[in-house]
Amino acid sequence: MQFETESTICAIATGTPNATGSSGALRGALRISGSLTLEILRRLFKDLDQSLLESNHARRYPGRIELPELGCIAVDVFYWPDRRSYTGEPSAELHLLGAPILLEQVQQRVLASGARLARPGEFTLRAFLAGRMDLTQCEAVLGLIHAQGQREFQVALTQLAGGLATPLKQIRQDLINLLADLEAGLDFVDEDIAFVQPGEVSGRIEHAQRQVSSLLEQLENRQGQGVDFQVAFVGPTNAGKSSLVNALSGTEISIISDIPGTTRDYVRTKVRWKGMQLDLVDTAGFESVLEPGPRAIAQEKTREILSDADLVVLCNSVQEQATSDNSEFFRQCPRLWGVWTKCDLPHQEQLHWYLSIERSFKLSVFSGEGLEALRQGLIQAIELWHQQSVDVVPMTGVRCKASLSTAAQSLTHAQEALLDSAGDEIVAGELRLAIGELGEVAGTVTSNDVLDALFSRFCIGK
Ligand SMILES: Nc1nc2c(ncn2[C@@H]2O[C@H](COP(=O)(O)OP(=O)(O)OP(=O)(O)O)[C@@H](O)[C@H]2O)c(=O)[nH]1
Ligand SMILES: [Mg+2]
Repeated sequence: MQFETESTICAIATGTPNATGSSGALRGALRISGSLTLEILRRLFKDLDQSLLESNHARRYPGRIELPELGCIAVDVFYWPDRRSYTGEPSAELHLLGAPILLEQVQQRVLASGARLARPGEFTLRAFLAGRMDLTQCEAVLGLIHAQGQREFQVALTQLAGGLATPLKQIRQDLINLLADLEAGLDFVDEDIAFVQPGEVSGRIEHAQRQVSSLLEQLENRQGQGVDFQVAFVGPTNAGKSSLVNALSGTEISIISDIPGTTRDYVRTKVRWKGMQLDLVDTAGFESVLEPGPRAIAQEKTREILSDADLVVLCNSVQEQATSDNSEFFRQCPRLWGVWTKCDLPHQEQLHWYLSIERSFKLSVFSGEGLEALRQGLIQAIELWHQQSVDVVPMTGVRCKASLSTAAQSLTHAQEALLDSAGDEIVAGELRLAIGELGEVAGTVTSNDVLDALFSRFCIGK
C-alpha cells in the first residue's frame, strides 16, 4: 500500500452489497475526503448556498442532484471543512436512498469531478496519518466493523475511546521523562552533575515494570485472543450433566440416557447471554477405569477440560450422596461451583458437599426449578471476568503482547545494568528500546509493514 494522501478519495460507505453484504439498505452514504472536497461539492450541487459551504463549521445541506435517466434525486450533504472530520481533512458525506444504482451513479459523478476511488481502509489510514487516531483505535474501528454481537462491539467501542492507549501512553511518557533526566546527566558527566539519583532511576523503572507486567497479565487473559468464557460441567456418571447443558443451551446437542457413561467425548456448545458469548462443555462422567482404552481416554479428557475451564460446575444428583472420591480432579480448577440435580425427585433436606464449593445451586431440568438462578449466576461470573481485564480486539491483543514483552525485557536489562553499575549510557539505551516498543503499540513509531497488514483488512469506504 502506498501512503499517498494528496488526492481526494471517495467510496460508498454503506448500502451496497459490497459494503454490507446485503442487497442494499434503506439509506446509503458516499464518503469523500481530501482537499478537493469543496470543489467537488460545488460541481455536483449547483444549487448549494456558497456562503454556507464556505463556513468554518460542519454543516448539513439538503441538496439535489440530476442523474442521467433517473432524474433529480434528493441528497443530504454533510460537510466538514477542517480537521474536525473523521480523516482530519476536508470531508463530506452524501446521504441518499440506499439503492445501489443510485449510489453508483452518484459515485461516478464524484469520480468524474476529480476524486479517485478509495482503497480498503484508506479513510481510517488518513485519520491515523493525520494524528486523529492511534493504531489501537484504528484496530478498534476494524473490530467494530467485524463485531459479532454486543460484547465484541462493546470491547471495540471501549478501545476506540482510548481504553488501552491511555495507560500505555502514560507509561511511555514516564519513561521518556526518565530518559530525558538521564541524558541531561550524560551531557554534564564531566561536571559530575546528576539530574537523577541511581536509587530514583531504579524506582521509576520498577514502577514502569509493574505497569507493563500488569497490562501484559491482563492481555494474557484469553479474552485478548478472542476465546470465550469456558464453563465445564463435571460429576459422576448419570448425574444429569448432559441434560443440564442441553437445557441451558436450548439444544439437544448431548445424548441423554439413564445408562451411566453415556457421554464419552466432551461436547462443547456456544451460547450467547446478554450479548456475551460463552462455552458450555459437557464431559464424560467420573468413573474409575483400570484398563487402557476409550473410557480411560475420556477420563483424561475430562481432567484436561477441568483444568482449562474458567469455571467448573460439579453436578451431583440429590439422590446420590456426594463423595470426596475425585477430589484430586479439582486441584487444578480455578473456580468450583456445585449443582444438586434432579431436585424434583425425593431427597434429604440436608445435602452436603465434601469439596470446598464457591456457590451451590439446586435444580431440576424436568421441573425447571433453579435453572434460571444458575443462568443468572453464570452471567454475573462472566460479567466480572470481563471487567477484570483490559479487553481489546484480538488483533491489538496479539500485536500489543509482542511489544509489551520486548519492552518488559528492556526494562529488566535496564535494572540489571543499574545493579552492575554498567553506566547510564547502557540504561538509557535500554529505556530507548522500551519507549520504542511502547510507541509501536499506539503507532507513534510504526513500520509500513504494520500499517499494510492492518489497513488491508478493512473494507472499502472505511
Ligand atoms: N428426574 C429427573 N431426571 C433427570 C433430570 N436430569 C436428568 N435426568 C435423567 O437422568 C439420566 C441421566 O441424565 P444425563 O443427562 O444423560 O446424565 P449425565 O450426567 O450426562 O450422564 P453421563 O453422560 O453418563 O455421565 C437421564 O435418564 C435423564 O433423563 C432431572 O432434573 N430430573
Ligand atoms: Mg452425559
